[in-house]
Formats: sequence, structure tokens, C-alpha cells
Amino acid sequence: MQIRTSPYWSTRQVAELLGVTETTVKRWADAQKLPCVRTPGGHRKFLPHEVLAFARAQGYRLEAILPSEIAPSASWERYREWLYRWLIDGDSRMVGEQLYAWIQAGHELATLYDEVITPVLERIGSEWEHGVLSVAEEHVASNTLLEVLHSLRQRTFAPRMERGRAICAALEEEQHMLGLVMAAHVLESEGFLVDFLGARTPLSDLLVWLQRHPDSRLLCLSFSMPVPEDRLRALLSPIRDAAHRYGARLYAGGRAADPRWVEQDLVDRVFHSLREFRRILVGEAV
Ligand code: B12
Repeated sequence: MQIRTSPYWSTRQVAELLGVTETTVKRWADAQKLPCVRTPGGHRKFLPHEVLAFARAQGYRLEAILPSEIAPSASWERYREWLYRWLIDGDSRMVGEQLYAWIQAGHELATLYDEVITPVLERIGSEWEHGVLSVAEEHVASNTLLEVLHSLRQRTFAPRMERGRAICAALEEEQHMLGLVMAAHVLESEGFLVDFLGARTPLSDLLVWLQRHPDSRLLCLSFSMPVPEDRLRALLSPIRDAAHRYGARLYAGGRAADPRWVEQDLVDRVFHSLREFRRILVGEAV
């Protein structure tokens, strides 16, 4: 059976977290400083993300107030467990607050994505495959994550173009784009301007886009679904030729991207980790 988090915290829980009396919490709530809802019996209930936002505004260090298992110093294992539950519950606010708190606490974006988000997605995919999670639960989880990643981007990165333009796309039949969104965030955080074409981009459109933006320095493709070899060659050969004509490098990533594509001269590099991607972006004069 799946364990679910209660969406609300009680007055007592909030008081314990913030180290104040229940009377103080009630006073804040009644003065509308701290948002709450009332149960039919009149009890005040608090949404965790609203408590965290209030606490941050009051100058509390989240490290000091969060339950130890979700504080920024907790283990990756704990993070994954909480993220999994919030995603299945569709609690985008809590996922967003927590990711933001981890970033504020100094965790590297690429590490968070590799160590927390990707393993949780793998778990969700495997539980869906084995019938533990329904299609609906998998959809709620992936849509919740997509929403949070989009808002995190607006909250975290200022657009810059120090390193030049990078195009991010998934081709034709590929509907998965969470890995691509995360790769785009790493690019933006390293100073690239990202043109995000998203999932199911037709080959011809990608080629036209590249032609219109000959200043592009990187072309990044994501593959979650295996592509038959002849189809893959028909897709990647013209993209590689066009990219190289404009002096752009062609990178591929995602669980279905095969390192042998480099030997087969289909792409310049294949990545299965965003930390590795970042290391290359930082080190290479791409
Ligand atoms: C969410 C999800 C969906 C969502 C996608 C929502 C969205 N907008 O993205 C929806 C519901 C649409 C979906 C649909 C389907 N899905 Co799905 N899905 C997933 C799930 C759970 C997560 C996908 C994901 O984002 N993975 C995580 C990414 C972030 O990890 P990654 O690919 O390893 O990438 C890492 C790095 O390589 C890097 N990276 C990724 N891309 C790039 C690119 C560059 C340039 C760089 C540098 C780095 C990089 O980032 C990651 C960081 O660590 C996976 C499970 C899984 N294990 O991945 C199944 C999974 C991929 N899906 C699967 C299937 C079967 C399907 C469907 C066919 C189901 C169906 N019957 O309809 C469809 C069709 C999809 C299609 N034609 O494309 C299977 C694929 C099996 C296979 N044959 O390989 C999986 C593995 C589930 C499973 N265990 O069976 N899916």
C-alpha cells in the first residue's frame, strides 16, 4: 500500500516546527499573516508550502525548521522518498518549495536532477510498468514535475547569452521531454540562451530552425524511447550534417541514447548524466 503525506499541517505541528507556542501560530493565522483553512470543526490547518514561505519571509533558516528527513542536509535517499510521495499526490507547491529550498541551500542543479529527480522518475516508470501505479498517477506525477520545473526556471535563472545559443529538441515520435527540460536548465545555468523546441519536433522544422539560427553552438537531442537503427540514421545524419555546417556540436542524452552513436559518427557526444554534461560545458570552450 502506498503511504501518502497529509496535505495539511496542524497548529501544533506548525508551532513545533517554528519553535513558538500554539497561541502564537493561531494569532498569526487570525491576523492573516499565515494563511490557513478551517475544518468544519473550526480547527486551523496549514499548507506546508505556505508555512515554509512564511517562515522564509520571517528569516527562519529552513535547515533549522524542517523535519530532519526533508531538511537540506538530509540524505539523497530521504529526498527521493519525499519527492516521490509529493509527485504522486500532485503536490506541485510542495515539490516547488522543496526544490527551491535545496537550490538555495547550495545544491548543484545537475546533481539534484541526477540524484533525486531522475531516480524518482525511474521508480515511477517501473511501478507503472508493473501495475503498482495507475496511468493516471504516472500522468499526475509527470505533469506536476513539468509544471514545477517550468516555474523553477523563472524563479532561478536570469536569461543570459554569454555562451551563445543552444537548441533543445526531442524528435518526431518522442513524447518524453522531462530530461530535455532538465538539460535545458543546466545549459541556462551555464550561460547559454536556450531555444526549447520540446517534444515531437519534426525533422524538417528542426533543420529550418537551425538554418534560421546559424549562430547556434549546440544542438541537444533527448531520447527516452528506442529508435530503430535505419530510422535513427535517417533522422540523425541530416541533423549532424546541418549542425556541422554551421559549426554547432550535436549532443544526445536520455536513457535510449546509445554511446555507440559517437563511433557511428551520428552525434558528437552522448550523455547519461547531467553532472557530466555540466562538467563538459564548464570545461570545454563549446
Ligand atoms: C514521464 C514518462 C512519460 C510521460 C512523459 C511526460 C513528458 N512530458 O515528458 C508520458 C505519460 C507522456 C509517457 C508516455 C509514454 N511512455 Co513513458 N515514461 C515516463 C517516465 C516515468 C519518465 C521519463 C523521463 O523523463 N525519464 C527521466 C529522464 C529525466 O531520465 P533519462 O532519460 O535517463 O535522462 C537523464 C540523462 O540522460 C539526461 N538527459 C536526458 N536527455 C538529455 C539530453 C541531453 C542533450 C543531455 C546532455 C542530457 C540528457 O537527463 C537525465 C538526467 O539524469 C519513464 C521512466 C524512466 N525510467 O525514464 C517512462 C518510460 C520512458 N515510458 C515508457 C513508455 C513505454 C511510454 C509509452 C510508450 C506508454 C504508452 N503505452 O503510451 C508512451 C509513449 C511515449 C513516446 N512515444 O514517446 C517506457 C519506455 C520503455 C522502452 N521501450 O524503453 C518507460 C521507460 C517506462 C517503463 N519503465 O516501462 N511517459
